[in-house]
Amino acid sequence: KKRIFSGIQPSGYFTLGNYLGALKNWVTLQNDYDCIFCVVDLHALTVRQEPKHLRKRTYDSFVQLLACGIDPQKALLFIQSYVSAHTELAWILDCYTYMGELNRMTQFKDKAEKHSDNINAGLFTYPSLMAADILLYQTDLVPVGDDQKQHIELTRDLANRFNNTYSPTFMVPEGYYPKTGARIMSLQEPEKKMSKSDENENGFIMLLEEPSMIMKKIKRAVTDSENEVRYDRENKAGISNLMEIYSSLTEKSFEEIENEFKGIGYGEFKIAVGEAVIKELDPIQKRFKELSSDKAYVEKLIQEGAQKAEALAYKTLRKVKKKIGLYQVK
Ligand code: AQP
Repeated sequence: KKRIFSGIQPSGYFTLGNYLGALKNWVTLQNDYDCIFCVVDLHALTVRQEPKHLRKRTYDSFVQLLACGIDPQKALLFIQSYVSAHTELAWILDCYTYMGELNRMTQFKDKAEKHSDNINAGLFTYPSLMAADILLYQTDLVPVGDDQKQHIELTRDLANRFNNTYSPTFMVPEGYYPKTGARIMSLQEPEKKMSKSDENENGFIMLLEEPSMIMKKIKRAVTDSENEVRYDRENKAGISNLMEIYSSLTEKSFEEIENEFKGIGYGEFKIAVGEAVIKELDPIQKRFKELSSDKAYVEKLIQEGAQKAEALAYKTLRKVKKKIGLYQVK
């Protein structure tokens, strides 16, 4: 079985975008691949976090992944900061990463613009921590959105650089961009992607959101002055985004959706989208409620996941340390 690694930040509550673009696929992938999924809390530190919020969101993120259907019997699920090999390898990789390479990263430029009051070194070296996450587990495939392509390329370059300088040590991973992985946009600014840390809460829908609120947000979603449900990303970004959501949930094609709502206005279409979202999230919300109150069970899973991940990660890290000349007592 090929190995898959993917992570998600506890930088907010998971959105419908995270779900349709990543988590829903993860649940399917765990049946066919050797999957490792990680709550990347260290990555979240690149943006200032309120400690008590980060603590709660990390726990809730772990539980949300379980509630979405990640099964610890099938996939390895853990929290990044429990395995210190990640930061150790990240430092080592930093010493093999050129400033020029990091300077080219568009995510850094975007985030630096957005958080201009806190352009910290972690934000800059984020890609080498991500490379460490992936390379520690001898990963074959990394399912991510298009926005992560550059980071995957850098990870591959670092793996090749290291392997060529010393000897084969890291599996050189490939990005895995599932065809079905939708890119969901903000409900308020449909030219921007839906983000869990958006300051405009009407822009995103959280997996744990109240059904009445979900409906309200979808009804408020920005559309256009026509009244025709038609897919046109350029001129009808809002409606196209709602169609994308509806299509991902119902597996109907855009053409089928256009026919279904021919001659029917946006109002009814929005209600149908809202109902589809509520229906999909209902079982997830129920499982979340059940699981999150069973703290002993969840914490046991957190610890077991960390132990399993640690064993794998240290195997790679030990090899790396030896090859680069860090002294190790036999
Ligand atoms: N809008 C989206 N549509 C489809 N997929 C998305 N992903 C994120 N937003 C969308 C996918 O979710 C996974 C986890 O993302 P992340 O936690 O690493 O951070 P992100 O991509 O930066 O997601 P957010 O929600 O926008 O977080 P913040 O606000 O903290 O920056 C990834 O696989 C991503 O592709």
